[in-house]
Amino acid sequence: MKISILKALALSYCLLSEVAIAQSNDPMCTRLVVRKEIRDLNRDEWNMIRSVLQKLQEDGNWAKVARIHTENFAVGHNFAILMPFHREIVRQFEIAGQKYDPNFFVPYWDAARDFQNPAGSAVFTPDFIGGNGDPNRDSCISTGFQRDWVLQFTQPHCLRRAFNGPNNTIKPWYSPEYMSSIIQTSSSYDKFREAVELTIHGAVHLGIGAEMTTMQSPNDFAFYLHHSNLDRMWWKWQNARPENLMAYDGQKPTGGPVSLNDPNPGYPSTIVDVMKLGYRQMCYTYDDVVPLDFLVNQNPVFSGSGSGQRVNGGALMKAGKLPNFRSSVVTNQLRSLKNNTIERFFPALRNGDTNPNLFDLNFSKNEKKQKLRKRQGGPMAVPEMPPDEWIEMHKYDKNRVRSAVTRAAEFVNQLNAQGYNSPYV
Ligand SMILES: [Cu+2]
Repeated sequence: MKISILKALALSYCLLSEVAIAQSNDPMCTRLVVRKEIRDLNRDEWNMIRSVLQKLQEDGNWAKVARIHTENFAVGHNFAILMPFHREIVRQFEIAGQKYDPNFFVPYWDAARDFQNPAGSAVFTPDFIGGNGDPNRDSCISTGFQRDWVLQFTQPHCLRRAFNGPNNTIKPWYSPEYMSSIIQTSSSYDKFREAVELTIHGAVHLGIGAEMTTMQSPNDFAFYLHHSNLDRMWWKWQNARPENLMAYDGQKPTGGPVSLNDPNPGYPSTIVDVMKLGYRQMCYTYDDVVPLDFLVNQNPVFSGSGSGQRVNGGALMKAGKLPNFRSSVVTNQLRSLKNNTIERFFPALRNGDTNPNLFDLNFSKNEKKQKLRKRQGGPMAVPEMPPDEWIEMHKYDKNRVRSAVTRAAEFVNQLNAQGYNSPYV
């Protein structure tokens, strides 16, 4: 027993020192763009982003990404590589856009905040991405900035959406509370990847429907907003514990364990190239992720001091602080859950660990002003299994999908039974 603890300590020491060595050789970014929640953009930012997106549609980059995603679909999903592959897709798209405006960035959509009634999200209003497709016009959208676009991949066509609930609704997604639980309870990279891929990743694609359920889903800008958000969650998990930062495990599509030196499909990079934001070509970060202490100490671009320059960003979140008052209200409610529920779903609360990256309970600044005061809170909706076609398209093991969805349903049922009132409802 004693020996195995020593062994584990020695091993983790080796891993940490390897990480430290890898870092010292990494070129640091001198400039970062800070990705924000789409509802937190100001007018000028959203206008700038839309005009760059228009140019990326005209210059063929839009179709190019849809092609890369399609060609690498089978190796880029259902395996460890999901997160680094999509990080590279979104980042290279962002770099392409920065040729038109150096301040361009891909916003994220914290879709979990809309989990109870996704179709009611402000993101689907005409000012943002527009709403459902029109069933009388072959499911083409008639609102939003892409409404008149002719998408080129694979054939010229309109952007189609087909919400998956009755009467223009979308079936429930997964709550911010559950996303926080996934971050806290995923003890390895690949467990985190699978828990995210089999729950909210699929639910958002399926909920929006049509284009978003195909391999050419990057045709819908919702793809970028959604994958920017999943990438944000990964960066949160990476910064929740020092040993998570460079953690990469799981299986290759061809069999055998993955390595940081594996190539990224569709791009000339390897996995290690995309692991750390703020280094190499990954010159962006998220407004609500607190980088680990040693990253802040090592890389001036995070502390905002010296030579580091942060574009469009106000202050990044500081360690030891919950994002705002509302999220501390949620946390207090979670603390009053039964011990075995906390033990199973919120081990950080049991341990008194307040690293803000262990929680994903933020509220959009604008939404807070507009709506939250009116919300009463209430019991959460139970998520559903994805349809068989989705499972087959990704070659998922149906039992693993069932166990991921069942766990999330048990979470909802336990919290509801204990009188938990979700403020996102
Ligand atoms: Cu994908």
